[in-house]
Amino acid sequence: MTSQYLSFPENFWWGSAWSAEQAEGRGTTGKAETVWERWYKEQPNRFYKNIDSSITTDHINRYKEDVQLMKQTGHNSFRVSISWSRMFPNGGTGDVNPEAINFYRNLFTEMTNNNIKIFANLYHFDMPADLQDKGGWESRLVVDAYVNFAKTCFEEFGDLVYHWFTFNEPLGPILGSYLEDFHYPNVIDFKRGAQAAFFTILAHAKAIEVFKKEKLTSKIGVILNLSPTFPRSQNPHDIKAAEIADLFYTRSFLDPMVKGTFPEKLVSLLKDYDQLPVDTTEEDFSCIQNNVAQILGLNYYEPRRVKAKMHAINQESPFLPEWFFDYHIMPGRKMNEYRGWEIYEKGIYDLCLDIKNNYNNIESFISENGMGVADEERFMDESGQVIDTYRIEYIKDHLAYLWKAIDAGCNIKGYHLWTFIDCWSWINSYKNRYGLVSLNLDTQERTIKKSGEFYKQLSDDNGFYYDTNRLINSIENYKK
Ligand code: BGP
Repeated sequence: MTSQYLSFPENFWWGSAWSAEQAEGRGTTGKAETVWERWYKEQPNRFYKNIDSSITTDHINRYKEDVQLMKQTGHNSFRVSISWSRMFPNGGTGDVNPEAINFYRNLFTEMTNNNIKIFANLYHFDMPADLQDKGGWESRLVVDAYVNFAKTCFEEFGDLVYHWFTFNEPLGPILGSYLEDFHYPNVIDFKRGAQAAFFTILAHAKAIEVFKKEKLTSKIGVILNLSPTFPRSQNPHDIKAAEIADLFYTRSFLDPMVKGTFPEKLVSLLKDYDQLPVDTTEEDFSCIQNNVAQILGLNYYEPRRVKAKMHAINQESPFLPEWFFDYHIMPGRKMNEYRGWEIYEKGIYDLCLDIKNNYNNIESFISENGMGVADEERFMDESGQVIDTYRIEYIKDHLAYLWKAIDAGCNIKGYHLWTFIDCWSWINSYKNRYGLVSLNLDTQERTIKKSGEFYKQLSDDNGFYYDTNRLINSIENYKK
């Protein structure tokens, strides 16, 4: 065994992330209905084992105990999202909710007292249902309501929050709501999705514009789900297919939110197919240009593998990115079968290099990375602890490549795992567990997993011993 000690930069952010809808539970503070609650009412069958988001991890009632668990699992930082529906219980607008302010101030104070930096995200898929009825992200009204919500949060919590984020994975709701049928309101219409994407980008810029006026010492940025795109082969048709997929899924949000510009090739392709958003103004573009992210969170789970299209398109089918490529299932790939995602550790390195080389090496961190596993009770020892060595290996293997990226000059400030305590996974509800801490759904009892103990040690030591033979491309063979 060739062992090497991988040490991380001083003050590296070790922590994890989750979101309001997935962890808080409804509680008693008052909260507007979210699109998730609405959808569940209409189609409970779309949720694994018919479990909704009313209780989830019940963090709202157990936050004090949870902050202690953060400490015990080595967190020096943690990302939450602030629920728009809780802050504005009258459908996302109107009067702000003093009980919501109380809850978040109490939580943030508890975290601060325990030396845990607060990363606060403003939107994690949880649109108030009333605002969805008004058009959701397709509506300028909703953009204004979001900016009002953001401003309120800056003013109420600005003294406690370390870094702000306008959105988590803004591409997710566009894919889910307009292209792939996994978010409410389950529309299939690319052009409407493009409008919603444009207004999401505008909302990000407007929130940053307001943030700058608040003169806070924190930074504001965005969290994007990014997968490096790999063509099946060097065949020019495969390369072209990969380039187009990359425009749709990677550059679409990364360019406007970080650089303030839209990728020309994507704009011209959408123009050719009459799929550009219709409601855009010069003022919008200049706002987007002038208000870009100051820090970037990278959610990395899997690579994107693409090949040239095999078959002609049915012109009577709705326009979709898949008109231009097919997905490639790489023979020999390593899989997380529970989630159906490929595990490719080197992708984290490729992603960081892309940000270094093409996005001015903006200050970044890994904001999500993790492994969802079903039926983890199988791995419990007699004391009830989940012995999740697979998760420890997953973390180490990704961190080895992250270490290499930092060594290559990438401006990476931290690593946040998905997730802290097992939480509710949207339509998958509690099927796959991601946490450093397990959750008993019947009793709400929390138990630190083996990975939670490992994570504490990792954070205390700010590094770990790594068997460099573990990876096919051993990190030592990796040229800067
Ligand atoms: C990310 C989301 C998270 C989380 C995670 C795991 O895309 O930001 O909210 O859910 O993926 O995915 P899932 O819960 O679907 O298994």
